[in-house]
Amino acid sequence: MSSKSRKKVLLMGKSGSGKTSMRAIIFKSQLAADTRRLGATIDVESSQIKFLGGLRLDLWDCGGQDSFMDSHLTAQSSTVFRSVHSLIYIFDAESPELLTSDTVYFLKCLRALRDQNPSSSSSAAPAANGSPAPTSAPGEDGGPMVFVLLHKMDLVPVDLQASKLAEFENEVTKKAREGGYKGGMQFYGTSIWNETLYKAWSIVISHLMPSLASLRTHLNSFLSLSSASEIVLFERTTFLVISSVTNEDESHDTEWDERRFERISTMVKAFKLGCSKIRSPFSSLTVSTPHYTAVLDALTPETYILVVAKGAIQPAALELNIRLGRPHFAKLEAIGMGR
Ligand SMILES: Nc1nc2c(ncn2[C@@H]2O[C@H](COP(=O)(O)OP(=O)(O)OP(=O)(O)O)[C@@H](O)[C@H]2O)c(=O)[nH]1
Ligand SMILES: [Mg+2]
Repeated sequence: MSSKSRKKVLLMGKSGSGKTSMRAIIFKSQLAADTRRLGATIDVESSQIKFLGGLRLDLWDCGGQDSFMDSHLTAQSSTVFRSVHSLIYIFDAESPELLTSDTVYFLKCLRALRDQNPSSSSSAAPAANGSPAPTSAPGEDGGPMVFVLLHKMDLVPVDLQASKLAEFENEVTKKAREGGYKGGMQFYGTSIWNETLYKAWSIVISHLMPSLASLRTHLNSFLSLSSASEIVLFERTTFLVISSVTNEDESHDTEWDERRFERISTMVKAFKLGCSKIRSPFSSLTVSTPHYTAVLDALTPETYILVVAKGAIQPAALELNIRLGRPHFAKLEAIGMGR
């Protein structure tokens, strides 16, 4: 398998920040409530996840207790940090050491990333005048992408969440720049108790996918051929959103919930779990109202498609379109989603 289709992703952060919980919910379809029973991760737990288009994710869940962190950063540094595609660093939003020792560990990880992947521009020195260097998008410079998740946001009062995230982002970015890290970072607030987890992970996964632009072109053709209002593509096991297209005329419709995709991911995953508990495997879902019709169905061996059309359209018409589109998308998937 080529290194292009195999991507190593590190999941790091201090003990109890919620790394294994995220992994269990997204990749093992566990319920959020069941994560309370998880024990601390010993050393590193790595898992291989097969994604569409032949993409293989090597996910390294690195135990966050101080002794393990110290070992990841010293004796095991080259094993852990070499050839990393993305680092997902989890901070516990309610940790009293958020901007002290938690951030210090994060900065050490950035340094280890730089040392073990010296070709990336993250190795560049800080700006000569001491001011923070400009941010580039993660991975744009060819270096590893860094995603920073301020997690357990459900524990922060709702009216303080946005300001807490903004303040945290400013402070951590400033410290990273002062430490000489020039690569990009993306910050998200997340919680296992709502759809923010799916939002952040969908973005992470879309960065790992080889050619989303080309896939969107195909989805756009499908959208106009089927006269739909919106089409969303989900990865089959995780139900993360891979791509979506919306009819230009309706894309500014303010009635549409901005977080609808992640909400669908969360709901369908819970519904699928419910189905499997009564041994009735989930296959497809149709919602028909006077205002819209929506059909969610398998598209290829590794994806589900959601087609939404305005008005009371016969679901059979949408189902037929999906059936007709299947061979084309199956071919695309076989050759790597239009890479
Ligand atoms: N309130 C809240 N609790 C969470 C959230 N995510 C995880 N937890 C809880 O945090 C606890 C620790 O989670 P883990 O996933 O085991 O933490 P970890 O980062 O893997 O810890 P180590 O393996 O020791 O590095 C569990 O009891 C989870 O239920 C969240 O978004 N909100
Ligand atoms: Mg763990």
